[in-house]
Amino acid sequence: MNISSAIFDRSAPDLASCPDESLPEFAFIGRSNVGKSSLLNMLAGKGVLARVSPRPGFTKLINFFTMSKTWRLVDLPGYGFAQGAKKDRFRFNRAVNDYLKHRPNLCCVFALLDSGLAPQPIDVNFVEWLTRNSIPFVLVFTKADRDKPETVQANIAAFTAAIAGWFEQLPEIFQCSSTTGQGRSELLGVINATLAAGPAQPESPEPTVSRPRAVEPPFDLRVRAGNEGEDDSRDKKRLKGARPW
Ligand SMILES: Nc1nc2c(ncn2[C@@H]2O[C@H](COP(=O)(O)OP(=O)(O)OP(=O)(O)O)[C@@H](O)[C@H]2O)c(=O)[nH]1
Ligand SMILES: [Mg+2]
Repeated sequence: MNISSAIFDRSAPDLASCPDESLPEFAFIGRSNVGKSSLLNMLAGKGVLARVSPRPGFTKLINFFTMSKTWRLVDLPGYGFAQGAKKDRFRFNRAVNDYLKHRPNLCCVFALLDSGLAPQPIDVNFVEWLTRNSIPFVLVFTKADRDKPETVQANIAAFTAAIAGWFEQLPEIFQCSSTTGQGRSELLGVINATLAAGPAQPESPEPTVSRPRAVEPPFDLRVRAGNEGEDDSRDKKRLKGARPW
């Protein structure tokens, strides 16, 4: 997949400040410091677009980048950084909560996990939240250059085992390194396939993006207090299969 141009659009502090919904979007989310901004830069392949830092909690706004004038990459602030935050509870601000739940042109979330770590409860809980909210996602294990391949494989297997019971069909899993470029073609392949499939039709029972299929009925996920992102009493249903782009 060729990316002819990559242009920073804007940083949005809330959903209302996001750009119009005309272009399909692919967003990066994960724990602070997991490598979201680095992966965005690696995928775009146009030098430093999103700013990277060894300091966790660096990205604080929703950052939009327009690729080839036709689709967007979206760099989201991470979770798990707020001072005093409980170790196993993810919490992100209202803007991220609103974006993930209510952005109709959000096609797929890249949920990033550190390939050097055994499954972290905070990440398992976040993936549970994504699943419960029917947000389409793939799992991306980052920094695969840093540890031995056996360690990376063992961590991926352990994470998969931790979530396997929730799904009839597991989410797609990728490993990547922003340092070596590993995983770039595979992730661009996900984007390409999604764009090629075009907008989902409202009458279509299947979403455009291969959505991890949760176990039914009912989807037996335990609701853990404090793991709801920003509390959203206005919770609305996502537009399923009716994306306007
Ligand atoms: N070895 C290695 N280091 C990486 C990789 N990706 C990111 N890093 C490093 O990890 C640190 C955090 O990277 P960022 O891309 O800023 O992480 P982030 O998830 O955007 O962080 P926040 O914006 O703070 O949430 C930086 O020091 C990067 O250089 C990778 O693939 N391999
Ligand atoms: Mg960042």
